[in-house]
Amino acid sequence: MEPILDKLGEAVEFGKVDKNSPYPPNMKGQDGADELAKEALDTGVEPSSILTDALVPAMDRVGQKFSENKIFVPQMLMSAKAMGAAMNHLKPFFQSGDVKTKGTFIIGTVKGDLHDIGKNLVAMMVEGGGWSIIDLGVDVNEDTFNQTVAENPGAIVGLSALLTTTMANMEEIVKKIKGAHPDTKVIVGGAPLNNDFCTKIGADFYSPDPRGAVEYLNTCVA
Ligand code: B1M
Repeated sequence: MEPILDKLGEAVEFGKVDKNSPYPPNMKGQDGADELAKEALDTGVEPSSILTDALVPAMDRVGQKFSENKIFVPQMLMSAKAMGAAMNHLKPFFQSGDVKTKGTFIIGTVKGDLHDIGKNLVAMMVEGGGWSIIDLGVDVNEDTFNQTVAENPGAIVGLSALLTTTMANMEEIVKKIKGAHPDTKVIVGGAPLNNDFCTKIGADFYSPDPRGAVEYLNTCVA
């Protein structure tokens, strides 16, 4: 792997946002995720490689350490911030898709859940795949999803959840949408989900990653 990707992964893992950031103290004065992501792109590393070889594994290490009580929420937040700084540089590459005419994709992280990095990635890649995006943000309830579907007939909905507690809220949201708009397709995703859960709550498709969501959406317009 490119050495720059190792350094970038470390910056995200330890929450070093940019060079001026005083956190973490032992990395003071060093380049952060902001500078390193830009440098990686400038030296020709593929955006997809930056994402899959550096950023996502770094967040996995963060999750692992959190599970083992080696770090706590503030450190996890700094890592999320560093990941966000790197993603800002990748965004234009993931969004430079075809002309946006395939339809509208409404996406949000479900109520009770504040995790938005995966949801943002899905939104970026779907937008890059030629869809208009309505991003409802995080902690979105069934009424907001339902109202947005009513305002955008024919739109497809994407629900994201990262917590085992909040994935349970998806069922209520799917029921509300399908009750009022039975033809609306709903895609679900997020680390704790699987196909069985998708079927159980009456959603149309489960995707473990953004690519699967894009591929499914393309079958809806084929
Ligand atoms: Co939280 N957190 N967190 N957290 N956090 C997890 C999810 C956790 C697994 C960590 C752990 O214990 N190992 C754990 C959940 C345990 C569980 O429920 N089983 C956890 C916990 C417990 C919590 C809190 C409860 C901690 C606390 O307060 N005690 C709290 C909950 C707050 C809340 O939401 N109400 C909390 C808070 C936070 C922060 C705010 C500090 C921060 C989020 C910041 C932010 O998002 N802006 C945070 C972070 C960063 C994480 C970890 C470390 C990283 C998540 C992430 O961004 N991953 C995470 C551990 C982990 O995942 N390894 C963890 C990278 C991202 C690219 O992946 O989001 O999975 P992911 O998205 C993927 C796929 O899932 C998929 O595509 C994406 C790209 O491949 N995907 C979709 C996602 N949505 C999709 C939708 C689709 C299709 C695919 O279609 C619609």
